Amino acid sequence: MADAAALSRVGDGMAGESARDEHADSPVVVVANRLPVDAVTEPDGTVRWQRSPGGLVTALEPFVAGRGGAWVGWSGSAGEAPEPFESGGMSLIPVPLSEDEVDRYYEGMSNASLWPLYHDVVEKPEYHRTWWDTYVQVNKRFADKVVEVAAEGAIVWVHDYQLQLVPALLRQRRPDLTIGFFLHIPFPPYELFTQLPWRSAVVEGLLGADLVGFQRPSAAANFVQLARRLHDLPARGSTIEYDGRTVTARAFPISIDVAAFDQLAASREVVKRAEEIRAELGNPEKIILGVDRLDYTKGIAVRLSALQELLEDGVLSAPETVMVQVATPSRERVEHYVTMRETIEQQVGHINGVFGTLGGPAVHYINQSVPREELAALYRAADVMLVTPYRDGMNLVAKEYVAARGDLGGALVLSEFAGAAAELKQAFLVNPHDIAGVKNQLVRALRLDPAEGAKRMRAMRRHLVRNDLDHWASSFFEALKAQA
Ligand code: ADQ
Repeated sequence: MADAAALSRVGDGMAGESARDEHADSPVVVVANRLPVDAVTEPDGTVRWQRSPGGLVTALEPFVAGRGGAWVGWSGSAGEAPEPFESGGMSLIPVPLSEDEVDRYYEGMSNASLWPLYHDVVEKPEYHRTWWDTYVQVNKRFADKVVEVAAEGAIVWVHDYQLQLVPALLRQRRPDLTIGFFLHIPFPPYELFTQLPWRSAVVEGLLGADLVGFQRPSAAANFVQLARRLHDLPARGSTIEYDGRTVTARAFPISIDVAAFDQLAASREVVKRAEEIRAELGNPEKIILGVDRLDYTKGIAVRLSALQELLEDGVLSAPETVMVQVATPSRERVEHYVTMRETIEQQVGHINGVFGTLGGPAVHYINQSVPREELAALYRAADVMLVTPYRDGMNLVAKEYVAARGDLGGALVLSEFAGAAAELKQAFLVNPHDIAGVKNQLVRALRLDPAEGAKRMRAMRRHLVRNDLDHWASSFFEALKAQA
């Protein structure tokens, strides 16, 4: 989504020392791996910043913008960092990463060690000391920037698995700060987490925060247990006593901007586009949809296998039933992602080879990111949404689908291992490791009686309206302020 309102030019901010002075008194600082903007190169070669799509910036902006708040993060390209600049009412403070650091801190330690470890070791994590050393070095650099910009007694909110050492690094140098941390992905149980050669350093890193937030209560409980068993710390319920302070670990399930998505999906353009999509697909009786970042945790192969078997069994037939799988390219330089993409593309090729017709594939595979309006139209057109991760912190696609179905149509098939399953209880829940179960639930969802479907959808929508993105951000900020 190109948000013209939030554009800013490189170098719009002040340079050098004056910029530091300008930003040295931010009362609220958000710290995340990425800044909430992407660099766009114009035909004339100039670079401008465009606000990134995605909910995090929308959720946090009201708490950061307009009060001298700052966002510390990487710009997304290796090399020198631009000078700090203003965008969307916030001071954006870029942190530089070299090519080597991107390889080791981001693609290595974050995405080839921590990501698979925290997702139940779905793929085998690799552990390399050089990756870890760079992770420490980069975490220190992020902390240095916060130390520079945070006002006395500021509130700092650190995000996600790339920056788990930042809370302790900040605490050492700035005990005046109130520090929150939120983990967007799952947090594994003791038995898995303790594989990590640097487990103690990571737990100590997180214990630097006053409040550590997770998607699920079970993740918070895993963390409390680790602090108790690994560090022998006194812990009760959701609190841990550490270094003369009380650290709270609690669940804050993330959500989406439900009203905005609902409105977008109900707009005349999107409803019309949904009809066009149906027609472009040959007006099938049923459309099954998958939308994911192309990631091995998302269980894309599982749903293709379920579809393939149902076609082989003769329970479903193409082109009466078609599947659309939209998979955004992701982390394309990490080895597991390259092999997974090949497997999925072979699977799609096989299904279409056997069950497709000329000009009528059984699976429409789109390996691209699609605009938000198109996504909303796809949700609106889909009879069944298949969300089958092996493990997922939350899964916002499931929530977007429900928010898009103001017409109360459609059905959601959802993995029990997605955080969203704890909230969207009226979905057709599946264990993605049990292919027979996935097939059964998919068929039930496809044959769902519309009145029963509407009842389920209404209940899920009611939950989401009360638990939207603003609710998530404000509950975290309130809980954090209460620790100050
Ligand atoms: P992700 O793993 O990226 O996020 P998810 O929560 O599903 O997963 O969010 C993906 C977002 O990307 C959604 O908003 C979706 O609409 C969008 N998207 C996916 N495919 C797309 C496509 N082809 N085109 C356009 N947009 C697409 C991590 C965790 C999750 C957690 C979130 C937020 O892994 O568990 O829910 O952070 O905390």
